[in-house]
Amino acid sequence: MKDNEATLILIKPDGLVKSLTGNILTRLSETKLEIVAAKMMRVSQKLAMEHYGHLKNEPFFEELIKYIMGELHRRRKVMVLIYWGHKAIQKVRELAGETNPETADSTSIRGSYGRITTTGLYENVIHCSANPQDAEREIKMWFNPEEVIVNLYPSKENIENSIKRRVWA
Ligand code: IDP
Ligand code: MG
Repeated sequence: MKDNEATLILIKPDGLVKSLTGNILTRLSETKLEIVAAKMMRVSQKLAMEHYGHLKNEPFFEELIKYIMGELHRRRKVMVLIYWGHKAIQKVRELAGETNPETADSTSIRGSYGRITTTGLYENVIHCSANPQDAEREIKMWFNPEEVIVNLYPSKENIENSIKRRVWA
């Protein structure tokens, strides 16, 4: 369908620790968008710093990196998904609510389940892309083309002879 767009969603470590995966996915299903990629992932420091690169001068940056890597929750993983469909970015942002969980609409995902830590970090249970540029940048950072079941962006085949990769024994 024309006008379809993709958005990257992360269920952050606090969302996983609080057993909110089911609730969050149920809320997101209200959008009627399609899930076109999903996986569990351990977040490296490199990926964390790339994902939040635009915030590197903020006082909370260091803690934010620990947060997304799971170091604040003893749960070193996130769930990563791509939702796809008409106005996907806006629909998911609306359901997620404002960045600050205290000012987010109390019926939104962040308003329902988020909190501000004693050190002032916004623990807001999910990430979702803010605009099409961010969505493309983030999707290419978190997924390979083969992991996504629709062709979102141009890709190419690459023969990698000397790349070490784990395969099933
Ligand atoms: P977004 O997640 O709503 O797109 P961004 O400004 O991209 O908001 O910030 C990324 C993440 O950094 C937020 O989701 C939140 O966890 C954290 N954060 C953003 N602004 C603040 C702040 O002013 N204080 C504490 N944490 C913040
Ligand atoms: Mg953002």
